[in-house]
Amino acid sequence: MKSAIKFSTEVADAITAGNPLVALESTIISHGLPRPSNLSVAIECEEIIRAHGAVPATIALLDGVVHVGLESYELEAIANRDDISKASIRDLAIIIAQGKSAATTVAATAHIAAIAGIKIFATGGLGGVHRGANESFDESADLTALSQLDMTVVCAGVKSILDVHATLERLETLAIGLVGFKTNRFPGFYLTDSGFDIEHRVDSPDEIASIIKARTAISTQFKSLIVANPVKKEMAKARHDQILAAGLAKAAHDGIDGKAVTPFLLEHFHTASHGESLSINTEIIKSNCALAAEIAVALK
Ligand code: PSU
Ligand code: MN
Repeated sequence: MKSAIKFSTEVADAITAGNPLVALESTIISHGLPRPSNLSVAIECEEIIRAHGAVPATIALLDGVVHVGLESYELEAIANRDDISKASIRDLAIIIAQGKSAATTVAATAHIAAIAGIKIFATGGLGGVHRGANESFDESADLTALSQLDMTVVCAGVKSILDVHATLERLETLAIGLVGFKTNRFPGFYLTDSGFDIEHRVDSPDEIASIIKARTAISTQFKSLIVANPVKKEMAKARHDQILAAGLAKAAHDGIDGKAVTPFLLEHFHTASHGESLSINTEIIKSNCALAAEIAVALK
């Protein structure tokens, strides 16, 4: 078998030098955003992280090899190739052994980032408990993965397509830390406020770095920390709720389930909102990349 992990030159150099790194997932590129903006957003995200003094490590599987950090032609492959599946942790070994290619979800990315020693991760919105999960049992592996990894994840809350209240309860049960960045309200992805409180508020990257250090001191670092960073310019709530209701009905009618649900609903939002959700999603990711880089630098 080929060596399982390949580091990009930039990431390998940063690890050797002890420079701050930020992990990025690839499912958002291949399954979360439409072409061609998926590639430009991915490139922009990496640039934002560099501009804030850290090194981006986008994670994906290409032809049976786990990549931590992608060269530009590899990023292009993830954005444009048609044979890129969506891999969670359980899929990794299978895809490696079969020599296939896949984008990694939050769960799979965090798992690989932790192996590579990367402690900070930026994404859009986390996966969580789906609506109707009491019947479908559809809960993202993002939650269980984060309950077992030393990772700080910067996100705009969980995706608003989910059952947010149930997800918050699961985060508590799984002992996953949660702080609001400059807010006491849990963000709702496309919305700045999901309607639920966050107990703990932080106002600076330094404060978050202190929390990360304290986690190690008290041995709670293997239950990840979520930094919830609300989007600045949200979608009108009535419009959001209307598009979501139509999307959920369409998903049920079309028999969409399992790992196809999230990409289906995100795509529905992008089409039904005529691109508004796409531009909000892009802003979310960019802002999370900037904050994640600031935290990585503060931690150094
Ligand atoms: N956040 C986004 N867009 C996405 C995702 C997150 O803004 O596409 C992806 C992440 O990879 C996350 C996945 O892990 O959706 C969750 O999928 P599921 O609900 O099937 O676990
Ligand atoms: Mn699921």
